[in-house]
Amino acid sequence: MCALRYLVENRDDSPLYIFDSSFDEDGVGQRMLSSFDVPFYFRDDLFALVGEKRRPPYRWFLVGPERSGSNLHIDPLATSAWNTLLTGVKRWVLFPPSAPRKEVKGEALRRPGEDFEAVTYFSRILPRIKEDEMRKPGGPTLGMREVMQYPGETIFVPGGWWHAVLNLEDTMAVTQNFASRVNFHEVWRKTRLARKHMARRWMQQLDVQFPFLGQEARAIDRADGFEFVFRNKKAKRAEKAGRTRRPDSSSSSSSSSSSSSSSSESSSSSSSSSSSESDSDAGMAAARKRKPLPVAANGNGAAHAKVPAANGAMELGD
Ligand SMILES: O=C(O)CCC(=O)C(=O)O
Ligand SMILES: [Fe+2]
Repeated sequence: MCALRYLVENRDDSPLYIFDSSFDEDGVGQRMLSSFDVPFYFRDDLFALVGEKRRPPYRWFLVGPERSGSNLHIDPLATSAWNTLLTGVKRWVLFPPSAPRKEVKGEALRRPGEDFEAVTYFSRILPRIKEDEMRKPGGPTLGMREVMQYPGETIFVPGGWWHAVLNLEDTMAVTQNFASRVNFHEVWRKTRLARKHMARRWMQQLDVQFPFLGQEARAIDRADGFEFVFRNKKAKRAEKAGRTRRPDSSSSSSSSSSSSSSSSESSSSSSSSSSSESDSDAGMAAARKRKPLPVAANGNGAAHAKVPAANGAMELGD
């Protein structure tokens, strides 16, 4: 496997990190899959209801050379995750959902020329965040958790939590994201916006298999004043044309300068306060949707299959 050769032979400052979501597609992957069970606590998997083809990518085999890592992010669609380390050592930092984005990203603490690699976050930014925490008059406020993970250990990342990882040695790990009865509310709110068609199908399946969850989804929608709006292609085109035209423009130029945020999924109305995805969340979600894997890139994330671009707000939609 060339990924493993790269793991051993590379000398890069910030090595490629491989997130393989299609590892189950060949015989070796199938054997790997059958060699482990999903840990007992994480067996709820409500996205399974929409079927293997429709659901977003959800499990990865990770090959992380020493010094590679995952930048600080929140996992997509408010899903939770488990991550089991097979070999090597991983250093984690986590912050609860209440921690302000700017502070945990250390935006004000970056110095000119500093890159957005995970290794830079851990070696330069994080120590400054800690110093700031220690200087706060009432004590630390960010709720930071630091964890070292060793082979055989599984870490649970609750939905909505910020987390970053640095591989201190060459590592191999398996990770899986999931929606459960516990995180259902938040996952539903994200999914109905970001994956509208999938959400509708999901609700249909919930109604059959977990009717109380189907009803809960409707109750959440009612409380938020949310309604699904599905437009046909013609209506979408008309809407897009309307949006591109300048309000006072009498010239009927048809060349669209841009309709920056038009997404085939963006037509829902909602008053939900939790409806907007953070950049990183959206970035991760979109990145994870991308097929096929394995894809690898360095930690600044531009082409990384699972790590968000530094500020990468990316469009979602199914
Ligand atoms: O690099 C890691 O092990 C963490 C991966 C991660 O956070 C993710 O897959 O969302
Ligand atoms: Fe993650």
